[in-house]
Amino acid sequence: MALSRLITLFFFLSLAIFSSAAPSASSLIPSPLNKRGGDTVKFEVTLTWEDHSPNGGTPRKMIFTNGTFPGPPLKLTVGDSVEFLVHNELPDPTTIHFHGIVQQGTPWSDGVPGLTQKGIAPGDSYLYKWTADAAGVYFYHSHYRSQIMDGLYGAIIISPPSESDKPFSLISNDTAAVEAMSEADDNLQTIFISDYNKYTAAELHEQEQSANIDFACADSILLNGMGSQYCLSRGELTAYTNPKVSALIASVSPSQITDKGCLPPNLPATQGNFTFDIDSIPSDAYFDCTPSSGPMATFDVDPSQGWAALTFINPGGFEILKLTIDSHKMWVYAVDGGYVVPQLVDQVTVNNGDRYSVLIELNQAPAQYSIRVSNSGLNQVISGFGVLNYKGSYGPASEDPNALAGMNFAGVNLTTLVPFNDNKAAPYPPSPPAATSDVTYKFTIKKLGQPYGAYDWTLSGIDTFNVTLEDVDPLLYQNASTLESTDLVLKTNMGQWVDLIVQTQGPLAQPHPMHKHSNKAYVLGKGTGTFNWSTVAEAAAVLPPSTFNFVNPPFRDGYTTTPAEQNSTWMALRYEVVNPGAFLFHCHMQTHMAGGMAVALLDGVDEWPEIPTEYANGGNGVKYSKLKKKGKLRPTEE
Ligand SMILES: *[C@@H]1O[C@H](CO)[C@@H](O)[C@H](O)[C@H]1NC(C)=O
Ligand SMILES: *[C@@H]1O[C@H](CO)[C@@H](O)[C@H](O)[C@H]1NC(C)=O
Ligand SMILES: *[C@@H]1O[C@H](CO)[C@@H](O)[C@H](O)[C@H]1NC(C)=O
Ligand SMILES: *[C@@H]1O[C@H](CO)[C@@H](O)[C@H](O)[C@H]1NC(C)=O
Ligand SMILES: *[C@@H]1O[C@H](CO)[C@@H](O)[C@H](O)[C@H]1NC(C)=O
Ligand SMILES: *[C@@H]1O[C@H](CO)[C@@H](O)[C@H](O)[C@H]1NC(C)=O
Ligand SMILES: *[C@@H]1O[C@H](CO)[C@@H](O)[C@H](O)[C@H]1NC(C)=O
Ligand SMILES: *[C@@H]1O[C@H](CO)[C@@H](O)[C@H](O)[C@H]1NC(C)=O
Ligand SMILES: [Cu+2]
Repeated sequence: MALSRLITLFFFLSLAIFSSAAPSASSLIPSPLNKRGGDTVKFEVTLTWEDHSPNGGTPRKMIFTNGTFPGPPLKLTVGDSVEFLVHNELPDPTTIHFHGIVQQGTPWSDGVPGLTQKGIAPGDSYLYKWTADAAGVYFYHSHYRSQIMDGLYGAIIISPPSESDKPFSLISNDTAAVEAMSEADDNLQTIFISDYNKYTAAELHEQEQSANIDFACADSILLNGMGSQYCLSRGELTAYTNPKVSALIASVSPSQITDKGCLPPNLPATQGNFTFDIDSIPSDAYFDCTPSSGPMATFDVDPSQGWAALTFINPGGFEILKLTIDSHKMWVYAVDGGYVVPQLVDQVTVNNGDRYSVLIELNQAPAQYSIRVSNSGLNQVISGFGVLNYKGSYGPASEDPNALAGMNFAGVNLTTLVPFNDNKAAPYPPSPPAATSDVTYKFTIKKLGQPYGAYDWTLSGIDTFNVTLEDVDPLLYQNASTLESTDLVLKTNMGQWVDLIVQTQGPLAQPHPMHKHSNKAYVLGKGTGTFNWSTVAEAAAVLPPSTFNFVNPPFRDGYTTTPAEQNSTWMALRYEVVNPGAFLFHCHMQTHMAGGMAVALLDGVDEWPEIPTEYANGGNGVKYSKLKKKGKLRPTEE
C-alpha cells in the first residue's frame, strides 16, 4: 500500500505542478534590497493580522509581514549596519528576534521580551539596529510567546565579502565546478519548512491548558508557507505506524494513531502522570482529518549553471523535519549560517531554529523532482512536498516515482540513505574552542509535574521560565551587579569560557532543539546516562576519548539533545563570553518555550552595557527629534 500511496501523492504533486495556483518561489522574493557592504540598510515593515489559508483549508488569522507570509527576505552584505523598523498593527504585543545574529554591541536589539525590551504594544513601533557581522543564512521571527506559529518569520541572507574562503574545493578539484558552486551559493534560495495548524498560537495554548496536554499534532507541513492537508486511509495509517508507537498506544482504546496520524495526547508514557481532558478540545485538533489542497512551492533551477544551492530553515512550532530530494544527493556546506567541511548525503534533518545549506549538482534529466519533507518525531505521521523544477523541464521526473523517492509519507527510508551527521559538522575554516572552561552550568530538561500542567517545562531543572517574565522590566535595563543570580538567571564575566551541560531525563524524552542567543557555542560531546561530573574536564578524564571533540567540534546556534529511550542523556556546549548583555537560552519548540523551557544568561556582568538614550526608559530606538518630524511614532522620553 506504500506504493499506491506514493502514486496517489504523486498525483497530488502533478496536479499542483500544473495548476496555475502554484506560484513560483522566485516570484515571492523581491529584488535584492541591497548589494553593497558597509552601508546603513533600512527596512521598514508593517505587521497585520489577516485571514489566510496556506493549505487550502479553512482560513484562520495569521501574521502578515508587509502583506506577505512568510515575510520578505532581508538581503545584506557583511559589514552592513541594519535598521529594521517594525510597526505593530496586530491585536497583540510582539517583538522581533534576528535568529543567529550575534548582536555584538547591540544587545537591546535582540528582541526578547523581559530580557532586552518590553513587548511592542499594538499600534506601536520599534527600531532594531544591528550589524551584519558574519555571512550566512539567518531569519527574523517573533519572540513573543509562541507567536512564530502565527506566521511571523522571514529570511536574512548575508553575503560574504567577495574574496572569502568557501569550502567548495573540498567537493571538487575542477575549478569550473568550484566556481559554479560559489555562484550557486551567491544565488541561494531559502526554503522555510514548517508545521502548520488551523488554530492560532494562543488558541493552541488554551487547548493545552484545558486538555492538560503538551500539544504536538499538525495539519500540514508547509514549504515557504504553502502546502496541503493529506488524510490517509486507516489501512495506510496502520501500515505507517512505527512499532515503537504501537507499543505506546497499546494502553489506550482504540489502540491506534489518530486520523491525522497523531499519537493520541492522553498517554502517560509520553505526557507524564497527568489527568487529561481531551474532550475539551475540538476534535480536529488531534483526531478528525479534513483533506485540503493548497499551492505547492516550486524552486526553479537552471541545469546550465551546473549547481544549485538551497537553504532549509525550520521556524516550526514543534515538529523536527527531515527531507530528501528525489534523484539528488546533497552536499551540506553550511550549518546555522557557518561553512562546514561538506558532507555528501541523501537526507538532512532540520531541527526547529536551524538552517542547513546544501548544494545540488544539476546532473539529472530536465524534469520536476519532489522535495519530500517528513516529520522525524514519533508524535505524528505527516509530510509536505515541494518541487525542484529544472529549467526546460519536460514534466514530472518519471512514470515510476517510487524509483526516485528516498522516503515515504511516514519518513521511512525506501532505500539505504546517508543522513547528515550533525556530530561531524566541522567548521570551515577550523576554529577550535578553548581546551578548558572557566565556569560550568548544568541544566535538566523535564516537566515540572503535578500540580503544574503537562505543558509546563523546566530547563533549569527547578523552575519554569514563566511567560509572565516576558512582561517584566527587561533584565538588560537593570544593574547586573545587583540582580540576584537564580536558577533562571545566570551570570558570566567577559572573556570567560562557559560550559552548558544540558541533561534530559529518561525513561522517555524527545529531542529538544535548544537555541542560544548572541554568539555561537561549540558542541563538545553528547552521552547517555547521568552526567555525574562537575566539569567536562573531569568527565573527559574518565570517558572514552571519542566522547568529546576539542579539535573541530560543531560551532553553531542550535543544539538538539539526544532523545532518551531508557536512560537520561546529556550534551556539553562551550562558548566564550564576548558580548555583554542578557541573552536567552531556550528550546526552540514554540510549545516548550511558551511552557517555560528557558533560562537567561547575563553575559559579561562585569562590563554591563550602558543603554543608549533612545532605548532607555521604555524607548523604542527612535530618536525624539526624528519622531517629531514624522509625527507618527511614540516618542522616547528624554
Ligand atoms: C514594506 O512595504 C513598504 C511600503 O510598501 C516598503 O517601503 C518597504 O520597503 C517594505 N519593506 C520590505 C522589507 O520589503
Ligand atoms: C583532488 O585531487 C587530489 C589529488 O589527485 C585527490 O587526492 C583529492 O581527493 C581530490 N579532491 C577532490 C575533492 O576530488
Ligand atoms: C500520579 O499522580 C498521582 C496524584 O495525582 C499520584 O497519587 C500517583 O502516585 C502518581 N503516579 C506515579 C506513577 O507517579
Ligand atoms: C533504510 O536504512 C537502513 C539504515 O541505513 C537500512 O538498513 C535499510 O535497509 C534501509 N531500508 C531500505 C528499504 O532500504
Ligand atoms: C506562571 O505565572 C502565573 C501567573 O503568576 C501563574 O498563575 C502560573 O501558575 C505560573 N506557572 C508556573 C508553571 O509556575
Ligand atoms: C550597580 O550597583 C552597584 C552595587 O550596588 C553599584 O556600585 C553601581 O554603581 C551600580 N551601577 C549603576 C550603573 O548604577
Ligand atoms: C551517577 O550517579 C548516580 C547517583 O549517584 C548513580 O545512580 C549512577 O549510576 C551514576 N551514573 C554513572 C554513569 O556513573
Ligand atoms: C543505562 O544505564 C545503566 C546503568 O548506568 C547501564 O548499565 C546501561 O548500559 C545503560 N543503557 C544504555 C542504553 O545506555
Ligand atoms: Cu523542547
